[in-house]
Amino acid sequence: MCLEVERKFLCNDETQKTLEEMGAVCVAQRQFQDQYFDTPKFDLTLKDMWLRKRKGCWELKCPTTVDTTEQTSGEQSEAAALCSRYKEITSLPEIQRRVKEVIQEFCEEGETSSSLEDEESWVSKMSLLCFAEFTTMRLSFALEEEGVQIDLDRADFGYSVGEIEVLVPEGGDVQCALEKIERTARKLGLTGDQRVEGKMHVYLGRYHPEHYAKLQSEHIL
Ligand code: V4E
Repeated sequence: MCLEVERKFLCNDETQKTLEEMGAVCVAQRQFQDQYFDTPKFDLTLKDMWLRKRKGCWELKCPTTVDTTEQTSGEQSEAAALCSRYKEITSLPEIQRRVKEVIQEFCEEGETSSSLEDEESWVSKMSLLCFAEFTTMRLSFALEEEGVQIDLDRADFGYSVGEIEVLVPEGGDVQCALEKIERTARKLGLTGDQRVEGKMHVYLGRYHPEHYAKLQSEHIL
């Protein structure tokens, strides 16, 4: 399991040129479809848990607590507030365990973890429905700064967003990741102290206003 620390930013046609001028190297160009799942009552997303299937693999993003030793100055804490931190889980048994923990009431009594292994059935047994489906075209850039990746995403519903991302292994140095992101943001000339909306934020606002309103009222989005 690793921790994904990232800062989103608004990007436009000029962003790729700016990155290349900074010495960033385009390391991948990919297209993938994401399908996000939740119960009809939004049990997972109301806990800020994001279950998705990407390229045939299940992934679960879960919130993590902010380490109070992370920020030392006001300026650093402002920069850190623009970053999100999520645990990214890719082991299916672990994903099933965590999902089951949240939505106990939907699971049949006495169900064993082995019976959850059948990929087609575990989703329906837990009453999970696909609430969002979209395709992203992603350009990934590597920088001289070790471990920093910049993704420029263009979703098929007409929204583009950039992400500066650092992966931190379990128990790794989150403060160092935040500093790398801040240095990269400065090099990119990012200004403003507003959090930038992610693809899901825009998708739900446009296509599922009821779900969106619920998440907004609970300060998840
Ligand atoms: C909405 C959401 C999540 C699902 C989507 O995560 P995101 O990082 O936006 O997608 P993507 O495609 O870039 O994933 P990657 O390829 O980087 O793994 S996970 C957490 N949230 C909530 C959330 C939030 N409240 N605020 C911000 C700035 N980001 C996400």
